[in-house]
Amino acid sequence: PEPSTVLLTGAAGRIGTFLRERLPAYGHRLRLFDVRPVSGAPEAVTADLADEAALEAAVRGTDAVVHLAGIPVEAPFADILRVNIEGTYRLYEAVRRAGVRRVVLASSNHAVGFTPLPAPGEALVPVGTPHRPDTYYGLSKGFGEDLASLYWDRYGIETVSLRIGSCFPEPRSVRMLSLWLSPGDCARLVHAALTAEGVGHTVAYGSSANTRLRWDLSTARALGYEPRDDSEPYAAALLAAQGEEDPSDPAQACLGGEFCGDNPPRRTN
Ligand code: 15L
Repeated sequence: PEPSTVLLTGAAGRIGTFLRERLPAYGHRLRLFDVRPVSGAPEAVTADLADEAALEAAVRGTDAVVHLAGIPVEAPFADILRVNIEGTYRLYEAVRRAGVRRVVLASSNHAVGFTPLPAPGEALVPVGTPHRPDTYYGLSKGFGEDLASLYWDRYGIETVSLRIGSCFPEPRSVRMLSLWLSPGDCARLVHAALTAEGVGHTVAYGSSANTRLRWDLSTARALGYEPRDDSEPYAAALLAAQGEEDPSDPAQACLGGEFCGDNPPRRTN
């Protein structure tokens, strides 16, 4: 197939960097967008999501957008509103005006963060579970999913909303043993979300094929995603260092982990 041109917003960030390094091998031609400069890219735009003219120029001529840009942790509501909520709205407006057909949206486990973890043997958390945001950040991710739903029903713009777990080179905590998305599986998942047919608006969980999975990966697999990684080789060392999760602590008993506690991870800059 023809290589597709994909705009990657948030390209300088953690996941943006994983994807910048990996998506070209799948035949996608990348155009990068970030508020921070990204070096070494053939096409890179340094601009804020509030800059409508820059967004419009960046989406023009692309086949799809992978939208990662935004504040990735908790922040004051005014900041979440401006960057994550209004920024995602502006992105969709630019997509609509340019006639781009598909968006892959970085949603998060934190859109459903207050969902209690199923006990071993209980049913996995389904994608149809109600939004239970654990922070203003998680609320903005639920908003993004609803915006995607609106733009599909009203304008026919397709979106795959990926509720990403914990995307790091290695899992860093016992909680991440269930949520870990390896960088390689992240690229496989985003490639599947870019190329699956007839997605309409699809919500999928994004993690590797972890032995300790707490959520249902079948929607992601139905897109053609075949995860190759499993966090289990990291389990013994993490459990020895941190112990089992304590179900009496809300910050350990729900999907969102520490985001459900009194001090959710916050932006430091
Ligand atoms: C997220 O949505 C955050 O962006 C990321 O920094 C991690 O904390 C991740 O969730 C997680 O839940 O581990």
